[in-house]
Amino acid sequence: MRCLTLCVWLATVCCVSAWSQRPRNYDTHDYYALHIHPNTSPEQVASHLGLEHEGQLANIPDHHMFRCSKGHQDVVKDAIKELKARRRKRDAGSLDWSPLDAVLLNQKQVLRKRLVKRGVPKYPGQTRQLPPSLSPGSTIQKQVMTELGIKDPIFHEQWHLFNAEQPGNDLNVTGVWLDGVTGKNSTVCIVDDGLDMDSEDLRDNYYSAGSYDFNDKGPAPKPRLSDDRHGTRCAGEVSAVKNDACGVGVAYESRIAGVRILSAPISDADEAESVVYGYQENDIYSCSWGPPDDGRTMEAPGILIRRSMVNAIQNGRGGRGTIYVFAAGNGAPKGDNCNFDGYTNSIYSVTVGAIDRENKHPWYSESCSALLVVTYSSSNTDQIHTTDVGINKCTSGHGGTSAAGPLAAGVYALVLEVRPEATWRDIQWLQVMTARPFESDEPGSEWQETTLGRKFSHMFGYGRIDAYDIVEMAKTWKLVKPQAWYWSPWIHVKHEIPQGNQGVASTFEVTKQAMEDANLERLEHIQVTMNVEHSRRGDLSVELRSPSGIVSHLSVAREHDEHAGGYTDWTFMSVAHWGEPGVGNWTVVVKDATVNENKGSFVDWKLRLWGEAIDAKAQQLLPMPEASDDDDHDATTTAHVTTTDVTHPTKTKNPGANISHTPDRPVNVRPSDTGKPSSGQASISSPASGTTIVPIASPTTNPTTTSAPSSTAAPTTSATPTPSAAPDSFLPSPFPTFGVSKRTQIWIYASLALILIFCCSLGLYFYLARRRRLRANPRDDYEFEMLDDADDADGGARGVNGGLGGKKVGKKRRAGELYDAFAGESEEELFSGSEDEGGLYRDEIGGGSGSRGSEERVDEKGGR
Ligand SMILES: *[C@@H]1O[C@H](CO)[C@@H](O)[C@H](O)[C@H]1NC(C)=O
Ligand SMILES: *[C@@H]1O[C@H](CO)[C@@H](O)[C@H](O)[C@H]1NC(C)=O
Ligand SMILES: *[C@@H]1O[C@H](CO)[C@@H](O)[C@H](O)[C@H]1NC(C)=O
Ligand SMILES: CC(=O)N[C@H]1CO[C@H](CO)[C@@H](O)[C@@H]1O
Repeated sequence: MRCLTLCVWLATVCCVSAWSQRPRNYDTHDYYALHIHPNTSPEQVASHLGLEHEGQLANIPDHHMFRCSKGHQDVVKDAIKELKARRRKRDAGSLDWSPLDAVLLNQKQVLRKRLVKRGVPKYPGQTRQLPPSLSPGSTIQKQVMTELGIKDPIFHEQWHLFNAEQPGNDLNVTGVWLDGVTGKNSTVCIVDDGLDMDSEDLRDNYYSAGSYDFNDKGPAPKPRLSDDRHGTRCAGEVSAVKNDACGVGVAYESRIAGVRILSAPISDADEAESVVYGYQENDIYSCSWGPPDDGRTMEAPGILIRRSMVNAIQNGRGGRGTIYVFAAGNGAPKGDNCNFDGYTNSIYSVTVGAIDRENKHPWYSESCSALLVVTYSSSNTDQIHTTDVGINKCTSGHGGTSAAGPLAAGVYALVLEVRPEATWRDIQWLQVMTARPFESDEPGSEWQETTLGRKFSHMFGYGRIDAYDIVEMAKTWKLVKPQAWYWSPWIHVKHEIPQGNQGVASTFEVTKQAMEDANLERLEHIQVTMNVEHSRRGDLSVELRSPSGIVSHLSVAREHDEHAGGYTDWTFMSVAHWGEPGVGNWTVVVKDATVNENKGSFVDWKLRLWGEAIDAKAQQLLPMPEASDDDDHDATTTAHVTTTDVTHPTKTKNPGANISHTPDRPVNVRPSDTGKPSSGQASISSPASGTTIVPIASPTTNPTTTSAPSSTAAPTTSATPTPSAAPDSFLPSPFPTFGVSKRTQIWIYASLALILIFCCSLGLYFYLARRRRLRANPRDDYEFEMLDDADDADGGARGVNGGLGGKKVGKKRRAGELYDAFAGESEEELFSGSEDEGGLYRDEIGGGSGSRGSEERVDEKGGR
């Protein structure tokens, strides 16, 4: 009997700790992802709410999944609301500690289809046929094939691996293979619409332990829908086996896993698990998808997904950090830019754009300051030839940035074979140091020389990938020290944005001392989080100028972006400042080049510098990201702020030109200024600094800065001694000032806090006493607690509804229901169009004129 109990207990523990413990069924159940204070057990919360604890979420500390039978309401949100209401009314017992106080974040899971594959875009013009490359090109190619024993029938067509027609325009990978490096012991995971593990070209490299189907719930991510071809094609590019089927992958002896998420709507919790599935064995995650590239979407992964990725960066791959590769996006014809996509502009992802076999920019590939590198893909001349779904099927019609990302992933598999201990940041460093710039006369492709002596272009990142160079450099690369960071306070600007030829500039000075205090030696990624109010988001553009004079175009005007809300706590990213020292003045310029009735103002911004630590031993790990950035908006601005207008060009092609050419960079010249960043004062730039500058925005007109910093700080600091578990959960905010002096306010709040603490202690004492009594009883103590709660009308209804469960609710939930008050996060838009976008994609793949021809050729080949 005892043994049986032990077995049951063990089984439960194992069940709970495993991932995707049981397939989730959203038809019959509701799922809640909760972040719980570590001093409270998930079981306590579950029993209080009448939920079933399913297990930890994606291995993120203190994050758990709960479920109950399907119902209409958000039981957690309702319970918290009700508790708050009772506390406001000071109902009997409502000041007792409740397990709900330990709930730091609640997210009821909603199935959504918002991610779009970045497959072959339809070419708007005439396609141009390059001479077919079917004949064994050069004698070198023949030699390589003989030496390596490559007999794959379409290897001649795989110009991205060896380009016989345009020598040099390829990955330069054959030399790596000849050195015996083929991706052995590296694992790439394709997060996509499935992976045909039965394909003869993938079977031998398929890694089933790292694979899962999150759409149809099961261990094998087999493609099931007619358009589930994308993932298999990407997998072939990485890891197609050297045999007599189709071609070979870049890392043809690597392991290849598949995680299927794009074939059906998916919840944030499932997505959070999908991007870390098997993250000790899967080294590299290749993601050729994202929010729609329609030139009007601005969307970032939800907080659970972001936390999951940070967890993988810190703990994945034995602590060296999971490597994420994201396709930049195909939205260039719609004026899209990869800084409007929170996946591609994450510091944790390598963002990969496309070039074609003539080293030209294909019309679809997006530019942005977060773009790290480019590599080969389709254009109007040729596409990518790779494996397709089927036993022995190939395609000659793969493309888009979707096809570029996996090639990069394959190259990193080669790098990891020679340097398995390289961290996620070493991969990015190696890429920055070895990517090859190339000639281009395309507007917008201008190269800037960086302080590292590398060249950066918003269209091509640091250039095209050279597999040989990156593998060679990796062999002797000195690993970087841990990541350190410096975050500025919120810098309040509150200034109207002039239209046309001017912009609002705001400067923040980073001192040498600040860098040293932050243990930050040299820079890697830069982020700017900002708030801009505007009645037409697409009119805005933003640039960032570093102390070294490097310009990042953080944002560009987007013709189709009609959104009336400007930027709300949006974080832009740049890799253009890689290797800079960082000390000095950083200037953000916000512009609205379109003269029309749509206007706005630049509210505030926050600079985040990331890079390499000075002292590795002193460096801490980054805490998990907060659900919302705006928590500390009202924190005292210790920044040194100037608000000036500068001229800027109307042309969007090279928005920085006129500013950079202004001879003495007037925004930085402020002769009479001696203020230190910590002085807490804002100052106005002197008009003497240049004729193009008109100092406006006297900061004293700004309500946030008029009040002396110390007085705004007072209520905030005196408010902090609230109970630690969930500080916002029951105290009404904002705190009234009672129109009395600061000292009196502190006194009042302190007394209130003391009374509160006393009451809480008393409540806790009684609660614990009662629990001790209850614990003596077996199992049904929880039932008792539930009934106890049912005294209150809503609580009772909740309990009953929990029991009614079986009733199926087919309706889709509104996205707004996703986040609760605790999360404080709001969705940009409802993205009701995203499913249509998916449909569009399918049309393109199935019947798009650009790819149809090649699809037919595929079928012929399939017959072989
Ligand atoms: C390609 O790799 C070879 C070594 O195999 C190297 O000598 C060459 O410089 C690399 N680059 C180009 C552009 O061919
Ligand atoms: C392959 O990787 C595993 C774990 O990552 C490691 O223990 C093993 O030594 C590696 N094998 C080779 C041949 O490098
Ligand atoms: C930054 O700008 C301020 C004001 O123009 C100036 O006083 C300061 O010297 C600048 N700092 C650096 C490092 O250039
Ligand atoms: C677009 C724009 O304003 N261009 C100006 C840049 O600066 C040059 C010379 O300073 C002007 O001639 C251009 O008109």
